[in-house]
Amino acid sequence: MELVEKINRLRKEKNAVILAHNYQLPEVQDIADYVGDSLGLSIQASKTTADVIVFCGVYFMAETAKILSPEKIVLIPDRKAGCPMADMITAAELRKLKAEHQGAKVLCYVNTTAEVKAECDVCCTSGNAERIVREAFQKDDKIIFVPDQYLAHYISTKVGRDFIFWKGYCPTHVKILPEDIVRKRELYQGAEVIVHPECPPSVTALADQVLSTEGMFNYIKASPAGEFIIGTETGILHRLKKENPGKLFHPVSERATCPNMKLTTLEKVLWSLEEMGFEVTVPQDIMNRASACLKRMMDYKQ
Ligand code: CIZ
Ligand code: SF4
Repeated sequence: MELVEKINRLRKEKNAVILAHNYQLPEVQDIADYVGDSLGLSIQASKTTADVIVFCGVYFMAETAKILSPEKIVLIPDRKAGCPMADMITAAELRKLKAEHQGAKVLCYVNTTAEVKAECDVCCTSGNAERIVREAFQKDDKIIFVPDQYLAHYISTKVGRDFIFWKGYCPTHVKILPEDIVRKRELYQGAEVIVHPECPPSVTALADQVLSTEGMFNYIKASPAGEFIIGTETGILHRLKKENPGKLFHPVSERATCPNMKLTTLEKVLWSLEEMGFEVTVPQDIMNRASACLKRMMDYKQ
């Protein structure tokens, strides 16, 4: 029997929902029930009546799904699919930073482990970070923002306030260089350049728009422009092309692929459903505190 047929049969039998992040391989996106960003997917999953969530993404995303749906079984097809940026700060390192800045409030990017979220006041995504900073804090609050120094820098310029930041970064987005934008603009004259806020300031400064992945979908759908140069993980081009058949898309850099996002294959999705592995669990105490951090963010999400 074909791989996809087997996946479909098991998905039904086990009452499972398959989620795929915007950066997943095209064939994985194509069999998913939902494709989107990490938070959007976790919210979708919490609203379904499925018993099992197969999260095709990286570990912190599956953990987020588990925290928002503790009663469901959450599986990740490859346990080693981690996020190097999320792993750049540990809970112990964050506790030390907090001790050095007594009284500071802590904001974390969703790209953090559950253990780190458990240490934070409020979470944010690249799509809602600006709004969270404006609404969740007082004017004179000192804010620690972890772990992405470039997202922190970008939001700092938007809101006009400084953060105590951590020097984390995404190894995939730093592969996107300013000279790539210059070259692609020459090649595709008139195309709009849209990049992700995980890119360094030298890159965001050259873009027409700086948007999260879901922000890119919304913007492009509404835009009258017909050609776009996209500065984020290249997996996003699949869904962009599929949902915008009349428009043209080019990556700023073909080198911006995340090896961890590409660890999930159809074979591993099938195996995951067959063996019910690997199950993602979060210890109860961490779960309670990380859940409070995520829910505080969601109070601001309309
Ligand atoms: O939260 C996500 O899914 C990530 C990592 C990026 C984005 O902009 O959607
Ligand atoms: Fe982490 Fe970057 Fe890969 Fe996203 S693209 S999972 S931030 S390493």
